[in-house]
Amino acid sequence: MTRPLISALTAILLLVVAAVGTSSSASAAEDVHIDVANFYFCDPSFLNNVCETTIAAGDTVVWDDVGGLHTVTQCDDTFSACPPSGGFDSGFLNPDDTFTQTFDTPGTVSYWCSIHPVQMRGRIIVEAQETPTPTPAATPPPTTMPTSTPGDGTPTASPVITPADVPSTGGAPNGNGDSSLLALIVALGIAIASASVLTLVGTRRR
Ligand SMILES: [Cu+2]
Repeated sequence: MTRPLISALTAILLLVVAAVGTSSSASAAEDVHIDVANFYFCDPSFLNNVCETTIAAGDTVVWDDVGGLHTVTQCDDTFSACPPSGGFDSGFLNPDDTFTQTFDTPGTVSYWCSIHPVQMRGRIIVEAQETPTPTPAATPPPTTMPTSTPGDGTPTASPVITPADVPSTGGAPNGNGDSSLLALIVALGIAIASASVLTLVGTRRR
C-alpha cells in the first residue's frame, strides 16, 4: 500500500474511534444575564443593596442595560477602589447595551455602577467547576440464578460469577450490545477503507 492510502485508512479508523468516543462531554460554560436598570443590578429589590450572583468558573456574565445610563465597574472587596488595578470597567452603557465578562478563576468579584455607586452594587461569586468524572463502561452484573439444591436446605451465598469466568462457548451472551456495536462500526470503517483503496487503485490503473 502507498503512503496516502495508509493515511486514508488511518484517518477513517480515527474517525470511527472519535465517533464512538463522543458519548461523554463536560458540562458546558453558560451565559448568565444580569439586568442593569434605574437604579439596581439584578432586580429592583437590590436598590441600595448588593446583588450576589453565583456562577461556575468559565461562565460568562452578560450585563443587559434595560434602562438608564450606567456602568459596570469592578471594585475591590470593600468597594473602595473601583476599578482596582487591572479591573474591568464597561464605560457608559446606554439602554440595550450589554457588557460581558468571563470568569475563569474561582473567587468573589465585586462591582458597582460608577454613576450610582450607592444604589447599584453587585458581586459575582465564582465557584470551582466540578471536574467531570469519566463514567467507566458499565459492566452488567452477572445474573446468577439461585441454584436450589434439593435436599440441602442450607442457603449458601450465591457464587459471584465474573464475566471472565463465563465460558466463551455456546450462544451469544446478553449484555454485549456495546462491544458488538463497536465491532460493527470498526468493521464498517475497515469496509469503507477497503472500498476507498480499491477505488483509488482502480483509478490509478485507468
Ligand atoms: Cu447606574
